[in-house]
Amino acid sequence: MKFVHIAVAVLLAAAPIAIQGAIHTNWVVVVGTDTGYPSATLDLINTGSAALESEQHDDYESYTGATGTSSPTNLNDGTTGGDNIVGDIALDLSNGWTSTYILDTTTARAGYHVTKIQTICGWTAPLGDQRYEVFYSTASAPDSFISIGSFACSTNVPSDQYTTRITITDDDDDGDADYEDGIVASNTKKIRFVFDNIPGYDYTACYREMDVFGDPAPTGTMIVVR
Ligand SMILES: [Ca+2]
Ligand SMILES: [Ca+2]
Ligand SMILES: [Ca+2]
Ligand SMILES: [Ca+2]
Repeated sequence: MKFVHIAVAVLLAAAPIAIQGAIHTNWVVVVGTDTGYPSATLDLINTGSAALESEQHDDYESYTGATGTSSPTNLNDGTTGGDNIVGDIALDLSNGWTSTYILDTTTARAGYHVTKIQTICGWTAPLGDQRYEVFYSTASAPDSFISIGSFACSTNVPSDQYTTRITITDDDDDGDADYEDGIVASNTKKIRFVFDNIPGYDYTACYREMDVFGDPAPTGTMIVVR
């Protein structure tokens, strides 16, 4: 019998450890307007962001009304839009849809640490109530999606116009009651939103912006010793 001994050690040198704790989420609502919260223009997936490589929308069927045609491009154009303007929202009345944002890892080779996601929705009740699931994949496994969680708000606003905003952050579990000091998604290559229809209504909701905040993940030096 022949024994071959090969010692292989892979060292990730001095890369800070990504801290991922419990996901923290909350939602807020403002009544009387369906554009009540501002959208970010400088987040990772915003149109024109250097971090955004491309985007893909699957199973999206647009809706056309008197004030325009809905489009998923409204999700990252940096504006909440105008009250009652169909052309400023993403709305699909046919079984929801999936939007995937692919981040550029040419320079940020280890992907991005996502630290916060905020999503803004607004219309006349009940079409301002959000419901979706978020997934991400990593730079090392770009087609393997991991669920961050399912998120929803149920406002019970009777009839008026209203705007909702869901905020998703991460508590790094250090006990300091700061719920935004962790990492929502580590080493991210793709971020995916799956929008469902809301049970009880033959509608989805009127989404106005999805903002994804974060920074390039530190790149470690890989040393292989034989
Ligand atoms: Ca928008
Ligand atoms: Ca944005
Ligand atoms: Ca659809
Ligand atoms: Ca904390």
